[in-house]
Amino acid sequence: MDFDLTDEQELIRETARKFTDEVVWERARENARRHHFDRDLVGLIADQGYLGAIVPQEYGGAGLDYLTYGIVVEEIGRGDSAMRTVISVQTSLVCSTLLKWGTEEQKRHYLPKLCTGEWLGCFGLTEPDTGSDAANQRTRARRTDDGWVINGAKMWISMGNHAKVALVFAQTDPELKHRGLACFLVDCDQPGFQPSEIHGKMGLHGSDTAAIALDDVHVPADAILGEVGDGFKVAMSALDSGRYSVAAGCVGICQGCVEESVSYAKEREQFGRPIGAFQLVQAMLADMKVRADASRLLVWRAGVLKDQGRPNTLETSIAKLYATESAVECANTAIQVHGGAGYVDDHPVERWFRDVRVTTLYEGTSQIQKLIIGRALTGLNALVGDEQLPEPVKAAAPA
Ligand code: COS
Repeated sequence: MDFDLTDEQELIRETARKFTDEVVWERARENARRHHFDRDLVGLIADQGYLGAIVPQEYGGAGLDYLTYGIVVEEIGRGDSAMRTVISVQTSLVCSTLLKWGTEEQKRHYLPKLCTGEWLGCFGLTEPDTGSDAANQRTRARRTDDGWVINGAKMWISMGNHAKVALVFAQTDPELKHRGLACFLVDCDQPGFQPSEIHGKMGLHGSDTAAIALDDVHVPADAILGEVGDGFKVAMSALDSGRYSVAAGCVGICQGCVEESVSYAKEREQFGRPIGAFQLVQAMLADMKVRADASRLLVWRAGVLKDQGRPNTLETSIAKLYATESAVECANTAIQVHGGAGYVDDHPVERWFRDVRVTTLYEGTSQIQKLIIGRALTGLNALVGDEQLPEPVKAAAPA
């Protein structure tokens, strides 16, 4: 086991850190204040190669491995969760899914434009009545002579108002349950695709979030990722990558909380000494540091497994669960260290506190991650109906 990064990884980290500090950081607060989705900043991020970080160079990407991608996402996540969300959606949910499930033609058509940021993509899985129970899609796809027609609705879709292409999950045959789902590549520039902005979010004010009505949306016959019936697997494999990037972004929040709190605790004086000299403040700093380091190591483990092509759903869920919950804790603790100063947006801790809250909800709640981990530990599925439980478990269940 070697915890040292290579020289190249160190250089990529330094570059991402500098870019975050000099470009992302100063715009993040203003964008949050104005509730502005900063398309220019997305362009600058694309110019850095971060939108297609894990896409091979032959398709216009940066060709990074997952571990290095995680390092970049950590740095951007420290600067701005709204822009980190753009990277997560574009790179992990859309590009990685195209890479894994797309035909050669689909890859060549979409990936170069997604990597440059010319096109944005969005991921249409969640619906008004379908969140954790992702297999239970109400959106319907009906076959026509020349393709498909989709009707339904999607909810909480990041970049839905700006996307050119949407991965839309829809049911083709309800009797087949999750094996009837398909993932369609939908052109957003058509009248039936109707996104609207969701207002009133607690955080991520610099991020675009849409509700999307799908009203007789047309899709050509060949605009499917994988086969009809593969949709659920496509979604789950996308989330293996998406959850990794959310976790990596949360490592950045934990790290930012440590750095800002240490710096503030050394400057701020009370009772005639820096507050960092008090044991109770040091305890808070130590708690944040442990969470930042442990989260990072869990993310790196998941990244290494991905790079080795080994199964990693469990390890990704562990990293997502721990890093997101830790980032919520760290943001809360960092405000405690800052006192009243942390309650206004002069310091980034205020924004981190609001922005981080969604990370234990989206791309699988903490409860879903625990169920995935619990199932791996026991071999028992806590999500299925009683009739599908094995006999001994049924017998042991209370009447
Ligand atoms: N990659 C590829 N395929 C996968 C997979 C993965 N990571 N995980 C599961 N699958 C496949 C299984 O192999 C199985 O295939 P078969 O149909 O051939 O048997 C199929 O998908 C069903 O798997 P499983 O039985 O695990 O499905 P469940 O209904 O038990 O899954 C959970 C339940 C909770 C894991 C799933 O619904 C889930 O992750 N929900 C949360 C959704 C979510 O995160 N939403 C937020 C979106 S914000 S973008």
